[in-house]
Amino acid sequence: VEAWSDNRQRKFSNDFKFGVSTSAYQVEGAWNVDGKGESIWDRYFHDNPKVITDGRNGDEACDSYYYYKRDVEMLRELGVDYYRFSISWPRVLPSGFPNEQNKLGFQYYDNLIDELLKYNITPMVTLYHFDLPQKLQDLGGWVNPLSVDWFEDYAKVVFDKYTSKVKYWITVNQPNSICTSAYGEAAMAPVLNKGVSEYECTKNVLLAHAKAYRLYEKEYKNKYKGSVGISMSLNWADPADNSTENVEATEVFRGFNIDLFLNPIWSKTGDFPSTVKKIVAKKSKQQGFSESRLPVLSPKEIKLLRGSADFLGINHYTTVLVKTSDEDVQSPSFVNDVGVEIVLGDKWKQSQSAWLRSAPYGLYKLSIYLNQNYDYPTIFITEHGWSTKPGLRDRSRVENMRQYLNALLLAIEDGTNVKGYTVWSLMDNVEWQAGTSERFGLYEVDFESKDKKRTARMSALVYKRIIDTRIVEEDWEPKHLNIATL
Ligand code: GBH
Repeated sequence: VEAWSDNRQRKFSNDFKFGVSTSAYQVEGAWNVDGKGESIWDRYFHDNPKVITDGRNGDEACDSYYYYKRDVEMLRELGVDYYRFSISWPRVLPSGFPNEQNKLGFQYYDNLIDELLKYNITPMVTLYHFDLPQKLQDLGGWVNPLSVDWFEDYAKVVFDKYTSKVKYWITVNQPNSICTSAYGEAAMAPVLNKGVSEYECTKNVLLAHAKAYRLYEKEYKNKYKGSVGISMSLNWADPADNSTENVEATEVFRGFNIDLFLNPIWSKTGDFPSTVKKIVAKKSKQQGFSESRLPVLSPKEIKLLRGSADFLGINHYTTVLVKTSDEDVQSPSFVNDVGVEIVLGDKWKQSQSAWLRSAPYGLYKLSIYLNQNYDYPTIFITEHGWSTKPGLRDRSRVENMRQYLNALLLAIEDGTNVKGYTVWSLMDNVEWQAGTSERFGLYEVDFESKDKKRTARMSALVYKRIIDTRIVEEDWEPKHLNIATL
């Protein structure tokens, strides 16, 4: 029992929703089948196979393109309320534009959505989870200001098609990962490293989101009553110790990693946060730029963005500890603007992913931070998960899930407005550069087998039990792992 906890049995209310998540590139496979266009991840991994830990890319992944009925069967076994999956933009619009609409690509999503609805499972659709059409990347991708309109056009096609069937929409998954990892750290496709691009990307992705939101609000909302949100990668950050400089470094870190993305949408005043504006302006000046590398949002853009979400999707995995950095790197980049060093708690349990350790209190503290700074936003936890090696008896995932759900129950008790919780992931999949070397699934996938055989792990049975009972039992264990007969 943590200091912030006690022994009371808490319960998820009956209207709290439970779900699981995947994304198109990571599970669908069929990368060049039935007219699908190339995505930036297809291109990146085909050109650079060596960056993938175990060499397994998304060409086949879980072959969900073929086995979606099995996926829905698993959702039924779990008893989840909703399934969060993403639509592959290049599968439905191979050129990136609505001029070419791929019937067979849409057929796949028609089938998946209908199969879900047949069994009363709510679809939660992410429009964009990292897989930009390569043809749009060739035009500059997210640093081209026209990307705002490209995305709006794409969103319109998809809204038109599924508005009567889909009530939960997420425009973009993790703008902060897209813009800082892919356009800054060279850690995600398309791998650019320009120093200025992180912020241009941030502005464009946020505006793209807001335009899609306003489009839905204007054209569909009254009639179809759906909700549109956006998912942010929001891990918690604490100072490595209580020294003034590390406390200040942590505030800077939060400014760049949380507030830069939330302030424009959830704050009363809108716009990028003033702390971040000041730091980037100052460094830009020192570096000889004539203007801040952080672009200005016009009054019109600020207004467009402010309030442009019905819910905040939180992808929360872990906590980091922040210290000041010894080296003061002068070359322009997002990372250097933040200018801190990150460590992980040495007592925290380590997962199979280097970046991921278990620190459940962080979810609680993050919730309180968001409540205080953004006035109790409506939240869905749109991803939380834990990685292991292959194996069905995944006790570390069970323990991690229980502890984080307990932290969430405390956050709810303290007023956090959370509507639902989503496990990443329904099944093992292609974890980007980690390939299949890090397993996040409630179901194990045998990638060597012909039908990408899926088998429930212990965590799947435990999650089913939590959904069923609405409580988190410390020591319940299934007697066998056959979820179909549980
Ligand atoms: C999620 O991001 C993604 O949305 C999801 O697609 C993915 O499957 C899931 O993570 C699990 O990996 O390798 O040291 O450069 C969560 C936030 C940000 C975590 C980028 C991993 C890369 C760390 N992610 N980060 S590193």
